[in-house]
Amino acid sequence: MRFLLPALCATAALALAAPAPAAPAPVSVKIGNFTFNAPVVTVAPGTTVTWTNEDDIPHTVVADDKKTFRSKVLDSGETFSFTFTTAGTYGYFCSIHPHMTGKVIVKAS
Ligand SMILES: [Cu+2]
Repeated sequence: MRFLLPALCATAALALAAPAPAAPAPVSVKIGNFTFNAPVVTVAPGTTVTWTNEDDIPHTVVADDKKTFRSKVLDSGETFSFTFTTAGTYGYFCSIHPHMTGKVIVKAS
């Protein structure tokens, strides 16, 4: 029992020392039925967006400029994540099915 109190104090000190600013909550976009759901998401700078392919066929997630972000071919159940640090509008599409499009809008709240 004598050793428990110092351990608790150390734990409390660590909790107080933890950095306060939290990263924005991550955002998920599902890919299903040849569609990005949701097709438009608005996020704060620093947000990580994760796409999950829930279709039975492969898809990709490629920025309109083909270089800001570009996933490999995502098989069923695979994911791709990108962290948006800079404000702006980022259109993207599936390079296998170019009619599949989506948009991430990054702006400070
Ligand atoms: Cu596709």
